[in-house]
Amino acid sequence: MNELKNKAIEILNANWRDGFSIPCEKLYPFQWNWDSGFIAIGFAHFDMPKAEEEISTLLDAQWGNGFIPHIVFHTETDTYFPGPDYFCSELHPDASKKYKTSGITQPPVLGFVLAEILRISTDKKATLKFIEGVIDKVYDNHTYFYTKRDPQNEGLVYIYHNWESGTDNSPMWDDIIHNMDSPDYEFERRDTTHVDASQRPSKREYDHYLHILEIAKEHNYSDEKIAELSPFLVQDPLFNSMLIKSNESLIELYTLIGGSQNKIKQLETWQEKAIKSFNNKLFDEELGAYIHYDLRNERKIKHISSSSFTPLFANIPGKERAEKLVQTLMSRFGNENQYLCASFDPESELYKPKKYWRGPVWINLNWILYNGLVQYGFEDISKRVKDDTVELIEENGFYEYFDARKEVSKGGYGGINFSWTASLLLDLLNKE
Ligand code: 2M8
Repeated sequence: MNELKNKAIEILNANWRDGFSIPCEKLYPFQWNWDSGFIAIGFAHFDMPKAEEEISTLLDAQWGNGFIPHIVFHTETDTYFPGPDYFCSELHPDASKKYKTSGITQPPVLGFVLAEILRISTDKKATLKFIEGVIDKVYDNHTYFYTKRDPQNEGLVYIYHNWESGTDNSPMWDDIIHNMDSPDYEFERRDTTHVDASQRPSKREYDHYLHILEIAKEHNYSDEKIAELSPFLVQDPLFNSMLIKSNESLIELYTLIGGSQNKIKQLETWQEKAIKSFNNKLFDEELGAYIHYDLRNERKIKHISSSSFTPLFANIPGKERAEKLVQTLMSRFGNENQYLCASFDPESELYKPKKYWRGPVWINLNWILYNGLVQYGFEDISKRVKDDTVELIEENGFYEYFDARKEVSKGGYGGINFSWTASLLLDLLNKE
């Protein structure tokens, strides 16, 4: 185990740049939002200053309206598409003046990341001091979500791009995307020069991804216009679970720091409403799982993915519903020939075991699932998630994603020496 831990530390140090980390060499040369959060958890175990700097740098790129972009373009490299010249974040009046960024966001993990680094810290006083200095920025980000991304005032926020979900080309988006009449754009992709094209989204899928961005850019990334016009408007259980978990952590942290009564009250109000709506709207009895909701077309998206189980992490289901959810997990994803947890329902005809977010195991989702299962007392299954995670990395290396089928001899794909794989493995190994 020590060898594995040392390798993880080596990877994190190698992917560290000046004040932030890249997800991995070549494929992802900038700072990504939720990657940074997960990476900070790993650094907290052996280098707290880097953990803190990772978070501070991301927050330094926050927009004036509280929005935190999904990519901060710290360098000029043109080895990634779409880059800063495509996104043109400066179209939005509140965009960062200091950094070029994207104009979309990612799952809001920072609230619970702050709580995690405090849990790991061996100098709680110093870490709490750091948290005190940045917590209001995370609160402002939550204010942005609840005031700008919840047009029907439900306590559930929408994402307007599949890249905002973090689960980029999940079959979840197929119907929405394939019903879009996107132009056939001319552009030069870079990802497929680094990784086998058969594992990445297709050219046509990229046309659709760009089409959604074109509409947003045409309206200078106005939230109101996006809510009115974007063909992609989805309430995602993963995204909302991250926000709800982060609300919970912000309440805990503000309480520890003292003061900020109004903020605590506001967070509690959001939290209560969010959990209620989440359970009423996003649970599908027939599937026995949480689902995504297509807000643009007002319909449920009836598929199960690893995102369907993330509400456990945010303490959203009651005990009985949690039992049902875990039954669904084990009956569809937990077959003994499969590692937990495939990113998409292995029983679906849309399942693709080697293709990016259409089936492979992702370590950040496993970490979320593991912690959720522990919280609800599912000891054996959480242990299996942890053991499967360690085995996948031990057998294959620190890849970006892994084939869930046990009979496959080489199962690691995408970027190698991947930061959140290293970081979250380190955290899992250091947990009881
Ligand atoms: C992947 O997404 C980027 C776009 O944001 C891409 O495919 O180019 C996703 O796995 C996303 O969740 C992740 O944050 C990012 C960097 O690791 O890569």
